[in-house]
Amino acid sequence: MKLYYAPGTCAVACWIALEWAGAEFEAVRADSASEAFRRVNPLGMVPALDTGGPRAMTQSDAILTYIAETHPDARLGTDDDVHGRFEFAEIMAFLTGDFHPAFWPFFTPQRYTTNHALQALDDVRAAAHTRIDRVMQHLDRMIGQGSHVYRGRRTVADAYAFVMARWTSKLDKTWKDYPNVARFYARMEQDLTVQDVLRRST
Ligand SMILES: N[C@@H](CCC(=O)N[C@@H](CS)C(=O)NCC(=O)O)C(=O)O
Repeated sequence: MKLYYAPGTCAVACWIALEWAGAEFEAVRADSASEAFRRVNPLGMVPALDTGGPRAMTQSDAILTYIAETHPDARLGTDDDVHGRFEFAEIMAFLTGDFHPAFWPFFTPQRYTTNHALQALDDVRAAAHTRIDRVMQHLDRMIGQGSHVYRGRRTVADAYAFVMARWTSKLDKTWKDYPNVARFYARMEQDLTVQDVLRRST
């Protein structure tokens, strides 16, 4: 199995999840602009997970859920009751559909305006800050008094939320400014597997 990743991206969450799961895999640094990687994922985005099937798997949410489901002993996925499955799906949908896209205009403002003057790009970034603050506040509420994203225990959603919350380190208002996220983040930083993946995925 091969995980295609780029440093600092959401693909690093899949790397952490694969390590937590005890999976056998090789991490391959992808050049998302290259023709070779376009043959792996025509969208040119990481993560992609090649499990030897006819095509590589894509989409973080789907890959993380796949990792959890194929390694049930690691207990990285949903509880098996209808509300548990709903809550897990709701969290993953929030992370992939609201949290992640809030950062896109910050990282790639040129995709969100036809005016590529520096001021125009700065304006797009400034607008992104409001959306990022909104999703960070929501993540803070979801974590609440605990130290995990889902039902007070470690799941792939922790890896996903952590890797993306790290992106706020580049902003004036960082993860440290959200008390529950800060506690969750500190716990993740103490995780030896997380430390190892962050070191190796640069
Ligand atoms: N919907 C995709 C989005 C993946 C995505 O945005 N990946 C970023 C890194 S976090 C990427 O590869 N960006 C390259 C690009 O946009 O060209 C997913 O959830 O996996």
